[in-house]
Amino acid sequence: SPTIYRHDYVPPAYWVETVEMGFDLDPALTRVATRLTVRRNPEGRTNTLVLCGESVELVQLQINGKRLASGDYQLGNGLLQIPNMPDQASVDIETAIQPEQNTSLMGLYVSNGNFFTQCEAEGFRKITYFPDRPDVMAKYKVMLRADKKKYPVLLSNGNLIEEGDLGDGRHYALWEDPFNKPSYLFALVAGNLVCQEEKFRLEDGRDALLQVWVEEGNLDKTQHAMDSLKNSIRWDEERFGLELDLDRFMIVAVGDFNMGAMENKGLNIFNTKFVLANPRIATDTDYANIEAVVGHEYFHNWTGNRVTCRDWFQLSLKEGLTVFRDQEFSADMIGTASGRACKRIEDVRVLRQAQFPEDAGPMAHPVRPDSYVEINNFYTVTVYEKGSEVVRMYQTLLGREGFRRGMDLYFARHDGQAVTCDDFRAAMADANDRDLTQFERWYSQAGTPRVKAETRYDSEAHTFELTLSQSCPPTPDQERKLPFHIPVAVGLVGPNGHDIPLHLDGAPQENIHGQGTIVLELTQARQTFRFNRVTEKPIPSLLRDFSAPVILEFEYSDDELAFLMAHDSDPFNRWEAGQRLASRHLLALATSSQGSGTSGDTADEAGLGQAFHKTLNDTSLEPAFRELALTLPSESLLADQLEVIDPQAIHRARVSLRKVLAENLREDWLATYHANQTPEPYSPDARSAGRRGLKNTALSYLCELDDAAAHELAQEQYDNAGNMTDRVAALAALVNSSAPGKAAALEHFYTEFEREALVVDKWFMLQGMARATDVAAVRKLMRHPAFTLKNPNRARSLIFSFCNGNPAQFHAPDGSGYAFWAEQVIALNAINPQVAARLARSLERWRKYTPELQAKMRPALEQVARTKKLSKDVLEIVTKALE
Ligand code: HT7
Ligand code: ZN
Repeated sequence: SPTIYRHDYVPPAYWVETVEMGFDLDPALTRVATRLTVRRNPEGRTNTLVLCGESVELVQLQINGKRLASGDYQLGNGLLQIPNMPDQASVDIETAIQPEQNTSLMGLYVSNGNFFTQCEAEGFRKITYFPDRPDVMAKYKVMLRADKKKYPVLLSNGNLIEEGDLGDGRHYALWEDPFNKPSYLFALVAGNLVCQEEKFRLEDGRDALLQVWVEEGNLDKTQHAMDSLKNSIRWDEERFGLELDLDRFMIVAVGDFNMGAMENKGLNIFNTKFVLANPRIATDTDYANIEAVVGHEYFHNWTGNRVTCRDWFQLSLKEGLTVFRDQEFSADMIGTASGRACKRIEDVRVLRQAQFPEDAGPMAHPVRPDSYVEINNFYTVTVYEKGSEVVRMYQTLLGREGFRRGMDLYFARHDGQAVTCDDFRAAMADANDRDLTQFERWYSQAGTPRVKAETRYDSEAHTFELTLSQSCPPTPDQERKLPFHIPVAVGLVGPNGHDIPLHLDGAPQENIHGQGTIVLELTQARQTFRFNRVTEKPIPSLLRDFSAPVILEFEYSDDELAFLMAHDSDPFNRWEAGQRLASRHLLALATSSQGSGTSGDTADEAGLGQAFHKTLNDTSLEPAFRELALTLPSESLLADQLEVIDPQAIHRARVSLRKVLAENLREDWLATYHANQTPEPYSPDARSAGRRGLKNTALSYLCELDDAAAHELAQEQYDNAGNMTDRVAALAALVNSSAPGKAAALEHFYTEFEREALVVDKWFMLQGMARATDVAAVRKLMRHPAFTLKNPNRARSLIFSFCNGNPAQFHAPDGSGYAFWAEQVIALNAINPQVAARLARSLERWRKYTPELQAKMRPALEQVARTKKLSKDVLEIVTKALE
């Protein structure tokens, strides 16, 4: 498969001005008639019209009403090329497609008897021949025709112009989108669906019609998505002055979907997982995720749709920016400072757990990649989450108002255009009269920078010097890195636990942000900053609020960390100090000579125990924050900090420390458990969710004791739970213990919820991740009648949760996990290459593991690599892993 390079970008030879499409929808064979008006691009280099097509049959082709003979064009390698085109032309294309046969879930496909499309990134070419690239933007008019009984609802982008009967049991709907858009934002939905709808008054006084479409029987699960949509619209008006530009905005839920959701203009299509919720079936996390994803897709309407990407290398232009916007939205919805901090902590946890390893592995790529084989493989945590951190750094450097000025200029300059990450950076720089040239390296250099801090306190001169040095390890294709422009937010914590007023040598005092925090700009390989008038030796609080996506190295003592954990005014760094302390202890335990992980240095444990005890009982801290502070770093996060990964040793260390903390703090956990019950009726608000989170963390620690009292507590919670959060937490606690009632509880759960696909996913996931679940148990679960590889949610719920979320069992020393992995990647490859490629990534960092495990991983990777008919999606992953 060819590699596509960013530097090879050439503008299209022809623009498309209008697209008229007629669909005769039939699951077995759908006919699509497309009329394009095209106009020559004066900056184009040829007079050949290049159209892309994949898995489509070309039935007919006409230029200006004249049918072309097969000699008049070239068809092959996924392209239809028509040479000697006039400067302006009308192009008629008729194609035939088979939606029912389409298991890739890209293009037009059938899910539970209804039609859906997914066109990003290159799915439109599976519907018709088209210049399927994001810089070709056109106006669309779409006629849908289908059987009226089976498909009473016919939806597409924009406004409904006309609808009616066709006789012969069929009907039609005509849709027109008033905005220019790239083909990846095209969508249609046809089927037997129902909707919740509301009229919503926009800030400019217009009324918009909001709809959430679902299958019949799910109307009791749409309110939260609707509320989230209204909150998103309001938030974008208030924070960024961005209005909904359509009279009608639709969300449709579908059970078979490759990703989370899709921002098609005016017709967002969502994985059911990110729409459907009521207290019986959805957890607090589900509620929060729905709010975030509804926000994310809505915010794309401006950052992605109104201003889109010139080419797919610029993907982070819309994704990084939109993730940043959804993160800020969720934080603002919580409202409190502590709530904002919790959101920040959760986002950074994802970054560290998923993006840092990506940046250190064979798939490492810059936020704006330089090349790809399959673009679907580049919808990554680097493009999304690191991309969001890059956008956040603009705000940290320029301030909220400066960032807003940059956004305003970006829209003023580029509304209706397809642009690049450089255009965004230029808007930020120009609106603020700043030179952001060096900042470009965040887009072009892969790898996670290290920032090393050293300090020197002069008790006589009352100066405190902070020396920061930066480096970045080599990544594939990038041996040497140049210094980044890094905002480092710093505070100095005095012996009384309060921030010391900051007097940075040579800086005007107004540069000090908030109380006692300053944003230093590290631009060189090594820089020293001096603070004056520091009368007592402080402890530095560095990289506050995680001001840059870097790894900070500073030699804190255990006592200093405990002090920061108790006193830092920056809640992020309070949490961070506890995590550092716990990681230090856990890593020592995991690499200790016994490797048994059963007992560590008791002095360390005492220090950690004391710090945990303090946090657990500090009721001035919000429960949500305490929950985060009391959760030990995950096994994968710990793994990432080791030179050589031994998953079993890490698992033993973490479980052993959890048991020690459970034992030593038993009474406190119990008291916390009882003190954080939430009243009925259930409410998903952040405060209530925080209380449930802390209570269920207490329950899970107590269940580490694996005694009758803990089993009873979990069983009682399971039996009496009034919401899914408490029910599934109790079930997980039971399943990971030796409680006598665990099999019965698992069975009860399945029977109770077997008609709720999203809850059945939870049932599989919980077992996929359970400590006792080995490969044999997963294979047995795969034989369950409810299991299928064809539905991505179901495949992820069991296979992915086992391969990614159960490291101690997946990495069984006999290599059985790897053989299983290879089998599943190969099976999925034949059904859905995108999902298969995601699973393939579970083994990409195989070189980090012990030599014994590596010896078992390599043959599994090689087996996949030599599979016949391997998709380019999977091939790219395994080739890069083996290189
Ligand atoms: N922009 C959307 C990307 C997406 C996608 C990409 C490839 C294959 C299937 C897909 N479904 C959605 C999602 C988003 O970032 O909002
Ligand atoms: Zn997105």
